[in-house]
Amino acid sequence: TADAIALERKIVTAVPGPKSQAMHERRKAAVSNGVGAALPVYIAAAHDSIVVDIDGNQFIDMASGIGVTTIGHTDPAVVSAVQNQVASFTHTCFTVTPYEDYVRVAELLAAHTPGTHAKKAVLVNSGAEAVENAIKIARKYTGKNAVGVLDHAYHGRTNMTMAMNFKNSPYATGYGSLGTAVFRAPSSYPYWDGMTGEEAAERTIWYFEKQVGVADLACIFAEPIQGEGGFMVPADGYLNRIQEWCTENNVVFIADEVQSGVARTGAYYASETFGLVPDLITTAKGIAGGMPLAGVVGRAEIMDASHPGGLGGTFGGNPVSCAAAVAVFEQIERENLLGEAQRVEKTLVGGLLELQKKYPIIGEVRGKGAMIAIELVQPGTKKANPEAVTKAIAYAFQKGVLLLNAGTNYNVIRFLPSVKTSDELLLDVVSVLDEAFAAL
Ligand code: PLZ
Repeated sequence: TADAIALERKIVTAVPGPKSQAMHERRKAAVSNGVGAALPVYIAAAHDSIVVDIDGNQFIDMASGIGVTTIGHTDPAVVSAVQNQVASFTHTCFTVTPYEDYVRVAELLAAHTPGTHAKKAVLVNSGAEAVENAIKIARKYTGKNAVGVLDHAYHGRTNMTMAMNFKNSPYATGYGSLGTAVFRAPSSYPYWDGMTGEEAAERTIWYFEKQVGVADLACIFAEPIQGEGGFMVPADGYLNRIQEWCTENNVVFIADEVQSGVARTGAYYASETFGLVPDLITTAKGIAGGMPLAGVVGRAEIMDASHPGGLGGTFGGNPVSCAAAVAVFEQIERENLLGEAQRVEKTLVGGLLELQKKYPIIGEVRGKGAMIAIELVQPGTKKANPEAVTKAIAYAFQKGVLLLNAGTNYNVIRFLPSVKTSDELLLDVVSVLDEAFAAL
């Protein structure tokens, strides 16, 4: 079984190996080209922070399926919760005949998101679907239409969220006209703009006031730490000022915590680390240990503005996913996983700052908890160096480390390990990057 996997990287064939190469040929004949393939090794099993491919190669997983297996692959408590639920019932549709675990997940979300006010939740299937629902909820509550988003944002691949991404190219290229009433403003990117939080917030607010005006603005979406955009940690006070302005103007402040939520940054939700109390939070990815589940949670009066039947869907809050989510929240408490995320930050950032001393190609090391990134530049400048990212990731892949890129300029390497990844494995990853940069 998966828990017998030795927690180490091990490369025994070419990467991708012969079995993965053959599988990839089958895939190319059957799966749409529109679906990307970052690292085409086909996975047979995974445990903790190690994934094993069908050729027997073992990789240290710094991707976690884009930040999903936050408490580790095949966590025993999640596995048994899923097994038990599958054997009881797999589906009834919560809006037809409900069940306890959906309610339990809503209670857990209310308990673990910032603020002591009354909160309610709705559960759906994906991060993008959570964002879509948050828009509906904010529009219904405010009676307003426009949606505010920030530079470098990523919110999904559905028809409305496509319009909210900073990068129309590639996410929306050729997919027709975009959802309307989306307005974008500059964000806070201290490494690039050198602005204080207050200055950056005034600029953001100016854009929304001049482009839209508060009479039409229903909501603003902000990722507390931007994900696909490159893990930018905004300057102190930036998000707080925007939240305050939203409150003054009947604009719903929505934290998109799809990537930063559920113990990822050393708090249940990253908003907490900035002292934010968002009106609504969107959550997905790490919430159910790899089972598909997402939700919107927030102020009861905003959530209840929607009429019965306005929210929902066939699979939303699937019982197996909900059972897994309950187990994830229990494990976070039982195994002090917020503390573990803080340990990951200490070890990884420590190692990466050492590398930065050796390699001026590393412009900045940033992030919180197990959401850490390095921005690669042309030494002595802040000019993007995406070629170095591509080469370093390809090198690491050959040595048994799975890494992802990020960044509007594709010049960021991001680390999204399980919070349980041992210091030994984290330092092993740093040593592989050391070799990769030496080889550049
Ligand atoms: N909001 C902040 O990070 C998903 C997907 C990247 P879904 N990001 C990773 C890719 O190439 O597909 C994401 C996110 C934030 C929303 C989403 C969308 O979540 O579960 O992928 O729909």
